[in-house]
Amino acid sequence: MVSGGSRTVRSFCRVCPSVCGILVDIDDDRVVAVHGDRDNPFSRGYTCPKGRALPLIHHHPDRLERPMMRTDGRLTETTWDACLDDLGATLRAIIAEHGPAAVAVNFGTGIGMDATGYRIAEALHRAIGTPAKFSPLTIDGTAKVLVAELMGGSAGLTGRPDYENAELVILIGSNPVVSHGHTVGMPNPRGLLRDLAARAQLWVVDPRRTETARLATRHLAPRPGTDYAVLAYLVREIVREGADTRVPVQDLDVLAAAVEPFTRDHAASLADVDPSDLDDLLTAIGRAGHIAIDTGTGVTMSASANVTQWLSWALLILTGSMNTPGGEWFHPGYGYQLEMFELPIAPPEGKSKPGPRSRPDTRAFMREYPCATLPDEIEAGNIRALLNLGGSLLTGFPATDALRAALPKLEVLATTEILPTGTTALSTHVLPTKGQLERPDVTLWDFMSTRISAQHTPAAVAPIGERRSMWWVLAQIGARLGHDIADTSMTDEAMLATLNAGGRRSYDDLVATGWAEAERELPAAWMQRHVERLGGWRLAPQLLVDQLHDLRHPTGPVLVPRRQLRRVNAQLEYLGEQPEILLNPDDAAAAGVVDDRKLVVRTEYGEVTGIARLDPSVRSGVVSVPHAHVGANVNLLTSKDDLDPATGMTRYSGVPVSLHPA
Ligand SMILES: Nc1nc2c(c(=O)[nH]1)N[C@H]1C(S)=C(S)[C@@H](COP(=O)(O)OP(=O)(O)OC[C@H]3O[C@@H](n4cnc5c(=O)[nH]c(N)nc54)[C@H](O)[C@@H]3O)O[C@H]1N2
Ligand SMILES: Nc1nc2c(c(=O)[nH]1)N[C@H]1C(S)=C(S)[C@@H](COP(=O)(O)OP(=O)(O)OC[C@H]3O[C@@H](n4cnc5c(=O)[nH]c(N)nc54)[C@H](O)[C@@H]3O)O[C@H]1N2
Ligand code: SF4
Ligand SMILES: [Mo]
Repeated sequence: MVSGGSRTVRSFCRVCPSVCGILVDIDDDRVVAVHGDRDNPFSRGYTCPKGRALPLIHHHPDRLERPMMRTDGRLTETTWDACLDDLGATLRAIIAEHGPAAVAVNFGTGIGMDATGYRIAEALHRAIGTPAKFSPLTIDGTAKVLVAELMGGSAGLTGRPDYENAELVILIGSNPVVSHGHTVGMPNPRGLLRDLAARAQLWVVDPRRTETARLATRHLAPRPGTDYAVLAYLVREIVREGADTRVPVQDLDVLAAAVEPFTRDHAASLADVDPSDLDDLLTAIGRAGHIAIDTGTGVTMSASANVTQWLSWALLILTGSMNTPGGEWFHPGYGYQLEMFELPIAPPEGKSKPGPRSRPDTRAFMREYPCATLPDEIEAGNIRALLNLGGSLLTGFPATDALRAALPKLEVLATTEILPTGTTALSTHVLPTKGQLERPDVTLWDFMSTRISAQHTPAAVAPIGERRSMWWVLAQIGARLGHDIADTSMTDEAMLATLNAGGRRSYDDLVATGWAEAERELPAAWMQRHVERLGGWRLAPQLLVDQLHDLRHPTGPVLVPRRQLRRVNAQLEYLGEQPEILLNPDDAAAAGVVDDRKLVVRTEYGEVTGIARLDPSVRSGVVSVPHAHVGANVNLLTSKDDLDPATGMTRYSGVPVSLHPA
């Protein structure tokens, strides 16, 4: 890293997984501006307000600069040695008395874009040997991973639309114009979707006429949580017409029986859509032949998440759209290169394990405890220490009241952060780690990229205050527990190089150019081989058939989740997005709620006060509450007990609510 003087550093934004190429203008130690890098082959100069806010994040007046430790009930600044020694000694004592399972690790969103930090966190987690792992998986969405495992035999199959060749794309419960994608990053979503809609069909399925729906060729607004009924009807008709049989499948008869009740009229009535919309969609599918579907949190957060994801895959499989140009393609990973080995095949019933001791009603999915079980595990004394790596627990996890009561009972709550939050305020140890401009990095989640690609960035500026690298902090904790995890005398760049050495692709080339891309093969031979080894796509996993039978729908208004453009979850609250609650004017009138005035949203679990925004483009019966506001915290409305029985995913969409003027 060069320092001093005016300079521009080429980097990539790690605020969200779209990882746009950026140019960072620096004057001495001051980050002056961030703008889009037109030479970046993936984002071609695009940035959004969040990426351009990086100077503000870096120079935030409240930024954490020195470690803090709780002594006599108060958090006070201390030295790294004192903080880490105290933390290490307390953790050691807890492990000696209660075993390693008493220590939990949360891999929050704030560590998700720190490649070295994340890898060393995994190593520390392994070394401690605790089953108590948490991450946004069970508060964001487990359905995609579950369905990939049950139907495709591997959780590693990440499908996404082949936008370049698609003739019909259906987006269900995702608003990429705001979110820039759910599990697939999408730089310049407006540009991409506008181009698509100009030459192909784009159907958006969302109970709101979203920013994305406004770009679509068609918008369908079913009742929340009933998307599966639309899909079940489509699958039923395609099976009856004679599905594409060139692709090997299993259990077509079981699937056919499961969707048989979903006639046009039954599906339209469940979803409360015009039956002619279903005819049009079916005709559009017939005309396009191959189709592409992407789902988002509107699907993965609802009670019907798994069933909806299942039927979307069934539709893709039966139209011959999997692993096909214009349909869905599967990312092999740039670093992992799934095409180089045989994916292990999961049993048809999946691989989940029993959940934590205090919650025998839950499952540990992908070796993670459901986030919703954290309060009970603390109250039961099973979890006594929590290493919270870049997580805003009080806004992200469900049942805020229960969690707020439980967290102070931890003997250790150690949080790595860049800014103070409600969670750092409850922590026993606050560990200030380097922000994204202060560290070199590579793209960690290359599976989330629209291309088979990777990027590298140097550190743009020197760290502020006493901030240390996440990996260094975690390796220091490991050393105090007797684990040799990483050589803490190494530089960040050397550690990054070490962790990325030994791959089949050249790390040195990546560093030299800043980005690299591998060619995409479609259809991909590795996918064909995989599906053959599987014995054909599993069309009707029993677990999903059972869930379909058990689905019930609330009748009154329900809560649905929403992202906002100028924030990411709890981050960037200082860009000024307000906790506006969107609702249909008829629902507002019935409840006596007035536009731009405060309203109270109540569930059986709690209540939240926000600002009412009456919006006719929200369908009646839908209350859209943005998430992760401290003042109007939607997780006061959610439950630690209302979970998906198969995976422990919290239900964040479709929760019954009542409305009241404040
Ligand atoms: N009711 C409801 N609840 C939800 C959702 C919803 O829609 N409705 N959405 C869910 C979803 S999808 C998710 S992903 C979770 C997100 O919940 P969390 O995983 O808790 O994520 P964030 O709120 O983004 O908090 C990330 C924290 O990391 C910090 N941070 C940022 N950069 C860095 C860094 O470089 N290093 C370190 N150490 N820290 C950093 C930020 O300051 C911030 O406090 O919330 C979930 N909760
Ligand atoms: N600007 C910004 N970008 C973000 C984030 C952010 O907070 N702000 N968060 C990031 C994170 S962590 C994630 S997980 C992704 C999420 O990315 P997305 O999944 O695209 O999230 P949203 O933009 O909230 O879009 C979800 C849509 O689902 C709709 N919906 C709700 N319930 C239902 C339903 O039952 N059926 C259907 N069909 N639709 C429904 C909502 O109205 C909403 O428009 O975004 C990421 N990007
Ligand atoms: S879309 Fe995501 S990666 Fe791109 S500038 Fe915005 S926050 Fe950064
Ligand atoms: Mo998320």
